[in-house]
Amino acid sequence: MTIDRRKFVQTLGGSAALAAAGIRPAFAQAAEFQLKWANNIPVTHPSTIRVKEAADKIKAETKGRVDIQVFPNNQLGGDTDMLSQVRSGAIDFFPLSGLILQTLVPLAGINGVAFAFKDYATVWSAMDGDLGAFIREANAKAGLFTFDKCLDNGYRQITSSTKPIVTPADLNGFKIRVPVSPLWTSLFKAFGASPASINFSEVYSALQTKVVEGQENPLSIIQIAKLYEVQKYCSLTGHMWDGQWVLANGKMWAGLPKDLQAIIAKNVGEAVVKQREDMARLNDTVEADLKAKGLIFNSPDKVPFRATLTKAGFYEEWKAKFGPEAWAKLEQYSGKLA
Ligand code: X2X
Repeated sequence: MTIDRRKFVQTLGGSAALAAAGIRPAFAQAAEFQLKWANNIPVTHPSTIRVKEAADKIKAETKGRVDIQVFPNNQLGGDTDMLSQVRSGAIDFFPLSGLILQTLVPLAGINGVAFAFKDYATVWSAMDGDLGAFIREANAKAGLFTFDKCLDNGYRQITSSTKPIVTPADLNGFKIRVPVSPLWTSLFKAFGASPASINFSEVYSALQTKVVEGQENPLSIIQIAKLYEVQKYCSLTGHMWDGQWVLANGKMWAGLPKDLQAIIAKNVGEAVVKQREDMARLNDTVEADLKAKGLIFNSPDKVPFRATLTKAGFYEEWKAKFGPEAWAKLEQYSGKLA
């Protein structure tokens, strides 16, 4: 098939004439801003449910000018791939763990320093306060806009198909999946484990085929992504809290009219608040549910785990890598770590 150049030019001219006359061809009835939101989390997770609600409200409040399509569950690729896509503009909005974002913005992994936040009150004062603001500024320098409040993922617990993790020695040589992130790898190396960096999109099959023995995630993810089907034990190590920053391509965001930015930011902010409440409710019931599904729980003493990390130089290493200013902001919330 050849393209008739003259006809092509005529068609272009024709649609320009239609537009000038205020007549929109049928295909132009699409929203003025068609945007893509992608995540790594199943459809039934509060993070996906709440963003879908927000997208509907945004469409209504902008009178159809902004249409955000949501692509959950790694439909557009694994996290590493989606991070490249939000940078290039192929994806517009992308919630991502700060620790995975660390591959681009070194500072963004700081909330993953093990045993930093003793409870949720501390998490939210740090992430909604000075520490979070400092991270968002660093993201902006990398060309990513970050919404004020991050989503909750949760305190992470270790699961295994081979044995329960009771003491730090149980992690010696343990083959564990970790997300793609320098801090995560360093943490499990400090425990003497063999961490394998694997995107979440591949985790279920990596556990099922026993490429790795275990993984670590909040109980809500273990439940919603059905990881309990391919794991036997769950050790409540609570070794770190992890959340997802809602990132947007910086150029796309800066190019949106201010009134539309305001409507999107308001609705995303409200969705995050509701998501955090949903997660808190889920946390009340999830352990009992997973027990009923057959997962065997134990609650290890956390003191020796933290002592192992101190001895291995984990805290000193990350204090040097993040630098004194960032570390001081972390310790403002965590208390002295190193
Ligand atoms: O990849 C994971 O383990 C997950 C789902 O918790 C994150 O998004 C970091």
